[in-house]
Amino acid sequence: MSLGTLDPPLGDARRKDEGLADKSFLSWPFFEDRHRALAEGLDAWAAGALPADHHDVDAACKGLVARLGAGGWLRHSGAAMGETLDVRSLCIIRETLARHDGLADFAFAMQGLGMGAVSLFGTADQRAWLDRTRAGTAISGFALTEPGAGSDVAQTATTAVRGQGGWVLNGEKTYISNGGIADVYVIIARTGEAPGAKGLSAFLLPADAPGLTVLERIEVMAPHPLAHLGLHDVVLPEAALIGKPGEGFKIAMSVLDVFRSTVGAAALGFARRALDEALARTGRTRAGGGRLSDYQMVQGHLADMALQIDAAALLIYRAAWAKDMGQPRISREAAMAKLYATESAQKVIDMAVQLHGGDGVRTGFAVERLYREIRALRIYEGASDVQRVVIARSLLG
Ligand code: COS
Repeated sequence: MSLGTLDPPLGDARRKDEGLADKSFLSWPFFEDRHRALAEGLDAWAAGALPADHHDVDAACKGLVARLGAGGWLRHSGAAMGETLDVRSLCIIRETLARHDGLADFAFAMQGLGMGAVSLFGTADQRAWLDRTRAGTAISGFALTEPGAGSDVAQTATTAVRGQGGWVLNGEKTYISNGGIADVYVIIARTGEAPGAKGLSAFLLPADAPGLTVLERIEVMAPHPLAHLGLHDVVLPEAALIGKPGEGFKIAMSVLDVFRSTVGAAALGFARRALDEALARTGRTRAGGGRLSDYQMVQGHLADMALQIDAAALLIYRAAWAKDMGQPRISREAAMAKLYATESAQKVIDMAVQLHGGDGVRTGFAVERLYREIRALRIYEGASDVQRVVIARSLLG
């Protein structure tokens, strides 16, 4: 059986006029009309504005932040004083952007995650940064991970000690998204009120603070701005402290509770795109006198992909809805959403690559890009096994 090659030449099966992506989930009871309007409006915007040119990722990210800000979409990435983050909106935006362009999703997500602690716990003064990140005129990052503290945040070694009228910070942070292009970071450092998790605090750290340097830019398989940062006697004023001393771990976990569901949503967007690509491809590829999609074995794969996508969507929007309804902690729901959505998206995308034959691994094809883009989501913001730990702990009390 010979499987012919296809147009379009770059294998991008997105057909803007046909609107391939399944949007039936928007009628689920988790959503309000404003969510449906948001999804439709952003999808239309993204179809005209994306994908961005990724050749220079720093420039691409800066441009995307500016455009997402000008379009009004970044308003949803943070919460002004008295407002709360709408997690369903965050998830819808990430899912939609990821379906169109992974870097656009990254640019949006980091404005939210970077300033997440300020959205949840910031003072009115600290929220001045939010005005800028939500307008797209400043870029943010979340400096949590360290060379010796990845999954185990309680091992954070970066120190912040009182001195020089405020706090003096020393240490290193690594794998910091937007490192090198951010204007501001939220950083978690050890202030020592107690050992382990109870001795950490959160601070607002402007990128131009003397003593903060980019030690290394890190290149990864799906390029985005990423860096290893060094802090040498960085002095921050008292007003830089977010929440109270010793609350840094809880602040970081609360931020992750919100944003872990949104990582699942990004994975969902990638998976939906992969299914769209696979449907288009198998529906057009001639095979054995018919089409590839005529074969039951291929249909079985397509069915499994759709099933995993719907299951992931249900878990994601359950978690987001629970948070928006006021459930104080959604650790278990968010962990389930992130774990299932990222792991299943990897499988969906892998199958989409398989159904493309040789073109699946060819540079320039959407599924090849998705295959590289999905991998990191099973690691960052809590690797899959960390999510299993969180779920198991909630079961065992
Ligand atoms: N919201 C609020 N408080 C939380 C919380 C949450 N989601 N999760 C934990 N806490 C609280 C706990 O209640 C506990 O306080 P009390 O003793 O007063 O009850 C305290 O924080 C310590 O919690 P725990 O004992 O569970 O801490 P651990 O050090 O054992 O946490 C895990 C372990 C693995 C769950 C945690 O370190 C984690 O999530 N790691 C992954 C980090 C990560 O995602 N890194 C990627 C960064 S990319 S931005």
